[in-house]
Amino acid sequence: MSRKVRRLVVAAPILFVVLATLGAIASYYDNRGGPSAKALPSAPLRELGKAHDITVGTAVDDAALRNEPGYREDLAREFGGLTPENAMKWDALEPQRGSLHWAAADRAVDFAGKHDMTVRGHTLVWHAQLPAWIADGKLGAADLRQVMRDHIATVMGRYKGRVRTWDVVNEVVADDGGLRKSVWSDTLGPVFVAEAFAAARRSDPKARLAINEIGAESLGPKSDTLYRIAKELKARGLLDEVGFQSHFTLDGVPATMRKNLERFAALGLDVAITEADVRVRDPGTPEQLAVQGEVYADLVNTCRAVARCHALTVWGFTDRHSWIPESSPGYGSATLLDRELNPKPAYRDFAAALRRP
Ligand code: 9MR
Repeated sequence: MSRKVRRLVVAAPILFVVLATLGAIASYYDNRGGPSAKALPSAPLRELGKAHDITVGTAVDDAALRNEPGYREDLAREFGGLTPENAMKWDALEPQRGSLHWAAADRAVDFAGKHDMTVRGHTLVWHAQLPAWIADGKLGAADLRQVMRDHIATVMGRYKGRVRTWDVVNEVVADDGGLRKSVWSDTLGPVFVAEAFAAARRSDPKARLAINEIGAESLGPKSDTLYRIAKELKARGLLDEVGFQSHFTLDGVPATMRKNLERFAALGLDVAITEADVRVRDPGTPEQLAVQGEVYADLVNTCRAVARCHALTVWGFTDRHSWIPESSPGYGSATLLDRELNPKPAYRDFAAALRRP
């Protein structure tokens, strides 16, 4: 044996041990994030929804998607659709004018592609989560209009064919039924809404275009205004769907929600539940969690009762990742699974409502 070969024979096992150790460390770090997925007591929600032509979706948290294998597993198994919770918002995509950050949004869209899920793009034009260079209101009307059009074209262009439905504008109606004050309405006037939709239609003619609203689930001045806007956009061929966010409490699904959804559907529009959650005052008692389950079931039943309701998205599926504790101090437990990814009564009731013949 030459000296070279002998050295190799001695070095090979050492190299093997070193590589195996490195591999084990890497795999430990890859899998350390979060609890593991549990066997859930039901057929996956996405399969149960399919039977009624309802895509059951969820908002997706990018950090969890990156770091928590159990989260990824439940996400892929249970949901047929996803909405990036924050990754496609303007402040995330373009914090400084002209510098674009696609990684998180790409991650969500790629995950959906791999797991046969549809994507809801959220959201192109909104008053919140805007980068400072837009929010500070210093752009003039012509500049702001061009910035809006370019943004829509760039973002929709990147995900052409991969995002099924876009929330083109979000939360443009104020609670009193007026148009919400924002940098958009202040600088461009009410016409910015139709202009955004026209730009969206041009940017991806095959994508479905939605207007998404918060707190417009019941009949009343807010949903009346939304209805007028939707009717006009539909007449111009610019709108396909109306999204009702459905951030609820234990007070339940508003009594007039079904009637409200039906009037939009009667315009020839699809309706969707886009951000459902049901917050509970901490710490949630078993009685409260039981009522929460009933609210989720009612929501499923409401969507099932409206022929044009084909999508039901929850705003996060585990209490590990939910916007509620941050935004409503003293509240939490708003989702279907607990912090350890165990099913809550809400999960079982949601599934049961989908199973009901
Ligand atoms: O869930 C989102 C949370 O992580 C953000 O901090 C928050 C900032 O406004 O936005 C939350 O998502 C909102 C959604 O984009 C639009 N409808 C209301 C949702 C809850 O605020």
